[in-house]
Amino acid sequence: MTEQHATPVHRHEYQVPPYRVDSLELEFSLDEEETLVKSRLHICRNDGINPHEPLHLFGESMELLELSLDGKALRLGDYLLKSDGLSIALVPAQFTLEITTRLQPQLNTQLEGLYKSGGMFCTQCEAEGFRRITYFPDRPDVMSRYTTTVIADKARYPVLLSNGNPVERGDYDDGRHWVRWEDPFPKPSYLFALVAGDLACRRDTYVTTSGREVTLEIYTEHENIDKTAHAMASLKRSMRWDEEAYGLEYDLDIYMIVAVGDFNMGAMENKGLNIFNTQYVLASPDTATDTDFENVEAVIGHEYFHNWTGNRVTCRDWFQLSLKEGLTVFREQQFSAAMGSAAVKRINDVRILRNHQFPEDAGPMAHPVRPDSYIEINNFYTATVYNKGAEVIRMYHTLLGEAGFRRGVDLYFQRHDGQAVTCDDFLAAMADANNVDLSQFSLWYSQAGTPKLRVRDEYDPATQTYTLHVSQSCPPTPGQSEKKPFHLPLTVGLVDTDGKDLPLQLDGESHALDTAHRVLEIREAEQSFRFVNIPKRPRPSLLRGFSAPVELDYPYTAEDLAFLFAHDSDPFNRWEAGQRLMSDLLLEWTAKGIGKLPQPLLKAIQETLAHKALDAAFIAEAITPPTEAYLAEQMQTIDPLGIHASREALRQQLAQGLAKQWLSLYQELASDNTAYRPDGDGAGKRRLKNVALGYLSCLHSESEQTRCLEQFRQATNMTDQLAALALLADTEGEVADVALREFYERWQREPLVVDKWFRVQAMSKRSDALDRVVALIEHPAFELRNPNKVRALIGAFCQANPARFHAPDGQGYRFLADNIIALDGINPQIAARLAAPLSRWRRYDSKRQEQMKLELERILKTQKLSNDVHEIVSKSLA
Ligand code: 0A1
Ligand code: ZN
Repeated sequence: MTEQHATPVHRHEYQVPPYRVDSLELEFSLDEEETLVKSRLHICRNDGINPHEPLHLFGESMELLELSLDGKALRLGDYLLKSDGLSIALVPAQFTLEITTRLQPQLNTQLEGLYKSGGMFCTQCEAEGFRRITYFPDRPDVMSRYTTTVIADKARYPVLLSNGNPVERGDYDDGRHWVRWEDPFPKPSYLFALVAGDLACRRDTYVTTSGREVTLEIYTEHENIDKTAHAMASLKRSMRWDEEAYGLEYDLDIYMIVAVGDFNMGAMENKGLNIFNTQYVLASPDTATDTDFENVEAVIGHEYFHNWTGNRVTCRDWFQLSLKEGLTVFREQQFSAAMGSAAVKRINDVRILRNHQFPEDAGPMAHPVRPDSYIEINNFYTATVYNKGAEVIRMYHTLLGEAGFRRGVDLYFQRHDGQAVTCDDFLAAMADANNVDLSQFSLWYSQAGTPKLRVRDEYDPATQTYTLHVSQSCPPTPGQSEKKPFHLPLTVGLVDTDGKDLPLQLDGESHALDTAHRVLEIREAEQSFRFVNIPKRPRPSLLRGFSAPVELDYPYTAEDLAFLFAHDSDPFNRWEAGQRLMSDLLLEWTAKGIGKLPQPLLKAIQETLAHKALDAAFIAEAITPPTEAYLAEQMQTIDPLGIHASREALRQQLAQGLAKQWLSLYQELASDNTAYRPDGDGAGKRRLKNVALGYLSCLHSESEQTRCLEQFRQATNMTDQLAALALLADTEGEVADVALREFYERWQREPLVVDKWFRVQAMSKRSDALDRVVALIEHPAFELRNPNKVRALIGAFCQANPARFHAPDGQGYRFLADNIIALDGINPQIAARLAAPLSRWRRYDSKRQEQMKLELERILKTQKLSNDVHEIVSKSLA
């Protein structure tokens, strides 16, 4: 007998909510054994709704103790109780409903709704967690004013927090105390939050441009409070930036952040009370890497920017998720670019897009930025909604320009502040503010798949004209076999033989524009652009800054690429040229066998290393070969071991060919004794130093291993220590174990550092990596209940160690399936996320396909499989 699984929800079935909740009072009596939640909802029927329309309140995984309407107790029969909530057939036009529910947060391992993390109570309500706290019309277009009273034992839970401002507090005789919070801004239930615990607080203030003083508070467990200075500084920078870039100020008197160790995602933008994964708050030089510092700043920014893009203007329904996420990711990208190296930020963002979103868009879970249906909304917090969504926002910015984009955003807030709206509303604001027609642009929201942009060119010396022929197509995706042409910005420059950008004048224009590049608007399946007054055949620098989320096909020769790698004035395309140069070679080696490193490539890397005008962080990116994930995407049938071998061979040959340069670079950078600062300059130099150390260790000599071990032991910061540890963990001998043991002994009391220790072993190139990972599952520090641990060990092995995960014996697949099944009973949301690598089975050879399919089928046969995992696995097999 097959089990019953939830049915899909469709975007087109949207209906306005029949009832609204103008305000509500919540009272939580928190307790170790059972928590009681009393809610009083002030409900009104919306205009135009039939008086016979029943009231439906969602509710799951809790016990209903009492229900009364306008003071009169209701009994079963007066209402209908189902597994997904309760309905009352007949209600007045306006009434008060009182509900008491009982919860057991200590048993909540899904980490949705109210749960315990360490010694504290906390909540996670996005997307549908509030319905695990009380019965409610838990949908984002129902916005209400919340008053929340939190009651708990004063000794164990001295800190009691919720959204908004604290308005009253008091003590009971029995050792309990209470605090009442009022949030003046109407909000959807997914932004509700509550925290109770014995927490330390870092406090600061921020004065907005208009002169309002805001109290800033960061809460953590006592032992971690000294690691919150960077988060606080990042928060202030975010607040300043949003005022300067968008004219947006914070709107409450207090902004709180709480760090919790058990969290399904990165962080959550609850109104006035953000809850963060500790990973994105805590940072000190000895326990956090430069990348951690950058991530803290980015995530603090992201959640802060949500206050306007997400909270003040929210989503009408969950199909519109990218309305807030795409826009907020884009705003964070702008912020981070302004705080550090814009070029390196863009490179990293595009790398994330290509390594995660492109494969998703080419697989069985491909969906538009605004999906048309879902079974479990938690499965749609994807790279497509977030990162491709951000690229869509970036394209408005590129097409309309900085000022035009700002006009659109201003109009969006003017029209929709305080509302729950759609992606169409955002597009309409952009179009109306700029008086342009963006109807074709809307296809970016509805069509899935990564478009291919084919560019060919011709030069006519007689007329001195140069023509670009551009054609676009988009591969079929599930449910969408035919695609219409997209409207997209193609930013181009034409580079002359000296490496300079040519003035760009299109046929029919009176003069050349005084800019290095220009934005060509692509709308048709095929279009041509003829440039005039071009004295010699130029080299095209196409899709500068990665102006659209497409795959570009242009027949660059190795000479073209080496030239652009040395000269392109657009830093992204300069990096891109080097990546293409290396990836062309690596794909050839993978297909035809490893050969000898071509001299021009060696020379290009050598010149980049010696380039004085380039900053260290950029050089580090430019001399690192493309990732195995990126290379895999370029292959029809992925050969994970072949890719790995080719990439290692390239690294080895670069190591040997430039051995002297690596050594002197390393020595020069390692002799820098300035104190650690996690700023862009210092981080860039450490990055470059550690890339050099990586090449040196490819020489596989004993002295290089000693060099690594020395850096590992003498490092004064986590960046240098971890970089050396990772290199040592790749080596086959015993030194790897010595270093790993020392590291664990030193850091075993720091959970976030222990995560790094797991991750380094999960990503090890050693041939026995899987055996070690399997053994580590039994390690006392590993917990299947903690998402960070799962991601560090299982996630990293299966997603970031393709050569070992795809071992020919299929043991990697079996390991993953075993763990998905084990985790599904604990935390289905995390279990479902783990399944992504198996879902891509069609991209591999027939033997691997069989092995992966077998594991997917085994998962599907599991009793009581969650909807989360069921949706991913069944769609993968369909
Ligand atoms: N809105 C958050 C992401 C988030 C989504 C779901 C969560 O739990 C199921 C938690 C956080 C953000 O974009 O930061
Ligand atoms: Zn977000």
